[in-house]
This record gives sequence, structure tokens and C-alpha cells, in this order.
Amino acid sequence: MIDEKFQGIFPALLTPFDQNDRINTKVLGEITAYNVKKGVDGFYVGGSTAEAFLLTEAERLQVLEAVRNASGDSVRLIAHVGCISTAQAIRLAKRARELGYDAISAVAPFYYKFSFAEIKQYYFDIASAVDLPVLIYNFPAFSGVSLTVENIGEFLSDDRFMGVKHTSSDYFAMQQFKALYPDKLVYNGYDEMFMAGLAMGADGAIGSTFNFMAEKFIRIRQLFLENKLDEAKAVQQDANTIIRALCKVGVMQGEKAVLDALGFDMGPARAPFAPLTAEQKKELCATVLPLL
Ligand code: MN9
Repeated sequence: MIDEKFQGIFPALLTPFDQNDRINTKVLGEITAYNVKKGVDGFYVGGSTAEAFLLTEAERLQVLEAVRNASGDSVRLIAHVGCISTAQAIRLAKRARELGYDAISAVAPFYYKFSFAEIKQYYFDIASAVDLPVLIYNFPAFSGVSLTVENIGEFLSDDRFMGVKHTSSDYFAMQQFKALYPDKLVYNGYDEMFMAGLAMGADGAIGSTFNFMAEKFIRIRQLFLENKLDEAKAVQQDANTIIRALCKVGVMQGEKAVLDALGFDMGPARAPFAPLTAEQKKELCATVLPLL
């Protein structure tokens, strides 16, 4: 049986930084509470959008703690613990368990060209180390690790793995996950293709743009489930006009600038990401704000 409590819309939370480049846990708590109020189903914490690979291990823990403290008990929390080191991923996973997270997720170990046997061992080592369901994070464009449907099937056929977050435009693969493993969860990863994901069987979505426009994706899903496809398409269209503007300046930097304009002091993304210019922010907000 599919675990219904994990279905729906999950913002992949951003990490705000203060003027001294420290994590701003206060603002992180604020964007968490803001999204709980909008009716999101849960959060994906400490992933790519959170700049996980630009944070120290202590900072990644700080992020997990801050969101846990601010989220309350009505939403599901998925902790991203992926690292290129198995031992480090296990340390984060154990801490997520202690903090009361509902599930863990991990990107495949990257940079070194690990064999599939090694990648498989990494996932099973993490899954065996903590008593929490594991969500595979499939993001070939960023990780450089391409896993086949058969590879991912080796995880989905095991009870410890709850599903896959599929950040890829291979919607044939997404449909195959659902067809072969109907009891497992499939999350859409590219927000701009959410409707395509729903059509191919996604149970929900994890996305970075949900930090500030979760309501659009809650709406798209609701309209899709009511079979009001034209209306759903219109909302996806607005979201995509926004995403196009974000892509032009850098997605995370752009999302932070939008949240700044909405009153959340996000700070810039961490170097080597470059800060946006005043001109870029102005142009971005001129496109985005009227569509919110
Ligand atoms: O998790 C996100 N990926 C990253 C998924 O940010 C790296 C997406 O939400 C994209 O940011 C978004 C824009 O391309 O779809």
C-alpha cells in the first residue's frame, strides 16, 4: 500500500544566511511556518536547494534541527543526508532519526565514478543503519550518476526503500517506476514539468520553487485530481513564466531574491554562487511578483 501521508507537495527548503554567512535559523523557521500555513504536506530538508554541498556537517545538522523545531507535527519531514562518504551520510541519518524525521533521502555518491555495486552498498548501508524509510534521490543532471530503471528497481523492491524523487525529464522512467512498483512513492523533481509528472503517475512533488509558490502546486495537483486539466495547465503556465525568470539569474539565487521581496531576509547563496545585481533582482521581481 502506498503511504498516503507522504503524498503531495513538499518544498525543498532553501537555506537563509545572515550577513556573516552563518545559517539564519530564525528565517529558516519563518519560511517553514509560512509554508505549513499554506497547507504543504511536508518538507524536503537539506537537499540540493538547501545548498547541502556548500554546508559543513555541523551546518547540515543545524538545518535539520531548525526545521524540526519550526514545523510542528502536522507535516512529514524528509531529511536529505546524501554525501559522497557513506559514514558521513549515516551520521546525518542517525541524527535525523533522533530529531524525529519521518524519512531520509540521499543522492547517489558522486565525483568519483563509483560502480553501481558501490552505490548500491552505500544505499543499503544507510538503510540498514537507521530505522527510517529511505527515498532514493535521482538527479543525474547534477550528480552525474545515471541509474537505470533496473538499478533503481533493486532499491524499490526492498522494503526499506519508500520510493524515488525523480529529478529528470525521463518521464518514461517515472512511469516505469510506478508500473513496476505501484506501492512505492514517486516524486516529481522538476517543478516546471509537474503536470507531466502527474500524468505519468507521480504521487507528489519535491521542489525548490515551492518555497514561495507552494499554493500554485497544491492547486495544480488538486485540479489534476478533479480532472480539470485546462485549469491546471493555466496554473502551470504561470508557474513556468516565473521559473523561466528564475533560470535566467540562477534558480536558488532568484528564489532567495523573491523571498526577500516577500519579507524574508534570505541573504545570498553561498560562494562560489555569485550574488545577484540590483538590476537582476528588479527585473526578476517585476516578472514574478505580479504572478504570485
Ligand atoms: O529538487 C529542484 N532542483 C534544484 C528539485 O533546485 C537543484 C527543482 O525544484 C528545480 O529547482 C526547479 C527549477 O528548475 O524545477
